[in-house]
Amino acid sequence: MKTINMCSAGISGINRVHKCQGGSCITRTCRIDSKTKLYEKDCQFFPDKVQTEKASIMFTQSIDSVVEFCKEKTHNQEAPSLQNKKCNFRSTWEVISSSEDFNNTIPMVTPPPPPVFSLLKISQRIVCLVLDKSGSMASYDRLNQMNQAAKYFLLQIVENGSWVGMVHFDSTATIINKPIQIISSDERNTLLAWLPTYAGGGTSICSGIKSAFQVIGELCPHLDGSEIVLLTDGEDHTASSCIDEVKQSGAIVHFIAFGTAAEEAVIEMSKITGGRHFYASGKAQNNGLIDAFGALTSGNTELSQKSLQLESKGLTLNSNPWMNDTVIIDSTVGKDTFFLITWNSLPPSISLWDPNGTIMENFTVDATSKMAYLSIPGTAKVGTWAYSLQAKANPETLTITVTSRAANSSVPPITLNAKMNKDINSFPSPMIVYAEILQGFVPVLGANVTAVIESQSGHTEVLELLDNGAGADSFKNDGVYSRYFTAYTENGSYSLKVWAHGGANTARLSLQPPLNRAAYIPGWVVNGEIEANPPRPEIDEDTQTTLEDFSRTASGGAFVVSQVPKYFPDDLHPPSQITDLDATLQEDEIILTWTAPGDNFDVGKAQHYIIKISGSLLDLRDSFDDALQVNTTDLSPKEANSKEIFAFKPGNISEENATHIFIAIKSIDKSNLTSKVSNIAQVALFTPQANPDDTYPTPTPTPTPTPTPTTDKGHNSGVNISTLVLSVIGSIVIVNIILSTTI
Ligand SMILES: [Ca+2]
Ligand SMILES: [Ca+2]
Repeated sequence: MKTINMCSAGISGINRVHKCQGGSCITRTCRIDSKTKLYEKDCQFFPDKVQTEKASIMFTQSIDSVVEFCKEKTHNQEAPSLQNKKCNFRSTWEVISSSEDFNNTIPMVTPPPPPVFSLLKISQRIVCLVLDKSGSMASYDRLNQMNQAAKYFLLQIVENGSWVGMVHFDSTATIINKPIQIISSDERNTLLAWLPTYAGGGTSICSGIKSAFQVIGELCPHLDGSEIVLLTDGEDHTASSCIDEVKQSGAIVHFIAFGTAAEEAVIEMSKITGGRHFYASGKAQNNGLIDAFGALTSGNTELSQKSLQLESKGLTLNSNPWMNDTVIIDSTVGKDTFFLITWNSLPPSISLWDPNGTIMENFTVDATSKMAYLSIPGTAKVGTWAYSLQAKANPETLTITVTSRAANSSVPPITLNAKMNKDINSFPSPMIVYAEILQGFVPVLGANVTAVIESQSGHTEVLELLDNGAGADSFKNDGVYSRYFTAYTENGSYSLKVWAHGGANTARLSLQPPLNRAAYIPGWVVNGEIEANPPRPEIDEDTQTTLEDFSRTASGGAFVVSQVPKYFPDDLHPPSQITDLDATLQEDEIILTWTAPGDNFDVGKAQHYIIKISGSLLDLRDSFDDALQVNTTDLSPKEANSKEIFAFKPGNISEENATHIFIAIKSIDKSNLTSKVSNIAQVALFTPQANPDDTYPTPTPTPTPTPTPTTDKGHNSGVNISTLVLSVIGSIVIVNIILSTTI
């Protein structure tokens, strides 16, 4: 008998259906589903309490003899486990021993030192703005854009109770104010008046940072956990001179690079201190600087206190002066709702209506900084808010930004977070965009998520992010939406921004705390008898609540790309690996389904597929090209992320005396670039054989099951070796056992 759900396969035990109701329990052997030829759903595996198998602690830590990882020899490659799916059928030990971390670590020769614990507690937020007012900030409206964004931060983003100080710098630094604590709008307005009004001089980043240390130090001698928000548009090759000081200070440096090449030393500072790094191209319609400041919420405050961005967009208007649209305020937000409008030339006319059609008056207009803003008192009405902006200059650039906070501290708001998989990348290696939408800790599913990646010169690339478990997306329906990015156009900084909209198809799981995902063992076999454990609590994974409409935007920070040549071939990227190949049996045909990859990973369209079958999983994995090819003449790939379906007859494979058939796909693009081999769908040949663990007994009560072997009807009806039982590596199966004559 072969058990295919475990690692190692050497763990012994029996398969039984064990059910209890009203104090009495029934144990019977498992029936085989006549359709799927697999054991019925309620069939469970009861391991022997006493056994000698040593692997694997990743599968059953609770068996006393199990003390080892599965190794190449003990690993069960046929188990339909996540381990096999994600790790290319390799054992845990193979994965660990080939990892960079493992190989770069020198084994300890002495016992490890005793652990050291540091007790930390959250203190009040202390932020020092370090703002560049060097000569270059005078051009391209940069000083004004910086002030607009800094005002947005001071008015709306930084949380009540925070301490805020300010330093300006050019070739030297000036301490503008020591930290003041924000209690009300009075302190916020005081801070607005301290923003720089002129620009001139050179750029000395370290002077700015050292002055910030001094400012923060006056309030609190230990800088640990305090934050520096450094904005500069300049290169300063002396910036590396204070890296060590920054590293030892304990302060967190957030770096906003504005308009030009980001200084590498400062990127390094943000990285080593755990700060964030943003890049804003200076194209006002992309709203990059406002998004960067908007993302600088406290890392320690309660979620209900955090400012959440609902909308952020801009337009350059030429012949048509109107910018009209709507913003959705969902019921999880609404407190402290803030509308911000900016312009480039002349104040536009601004109209804003709440969901009842009531017009909102009293925007505060700051003509100097070319911005107008309105805070909605109390909790903003849930629903669709409409706005209409009319430019009074031609051309004109208008932007609108809407933020809000949780409506109710006991209902977690919907949040959006975005990031790239790396901060620094070399051409042409692909990157992955991730966006996570949660309500509390629960994933939000079915949202429309769009990423915009802007290069240093302002070129934008738009990608729809998907939560479909294909291409770049590791898991379907986990609230993480992903996509590959390969469309590099130049060297330098790129910025990521993501929009998410929830509509009719959006859902989330129950807001209950996450369920315990520890492995459940239904019971043990002791002296041939089953000793059952208490039943597993009911898990209803499918409970989903339909969500109302919502919208969110978020900055995903900046990343830097190097080695982009001036001229490069049109196509350097193969289709992505298919990871969701699935197979079902209909009559004598195998029906395959999968998600289409694209020309370049999961974008575009592949040219053709190669489907291969083999009686050996490892042959197919390691010698795909030598395996038997399925005729795919009639199969042409669809656009990336479409559902593909393909049926074929396995033909003469059933005569090979194999016990399983394995199926895999490679995708080829227009430039003949080939994907990795897909996940391997598994097709098991089912051989009828009388076996006490496999037949249809009469149910008998516990504790003395006396199975009465009867013969499977299907077995008697002359089913031959070509009867196929399908299962797919990667599906989650509690107990899934296939018989074979050749074990
Ligand atoms: Ca996902
Ligand atoms: Ca390609």
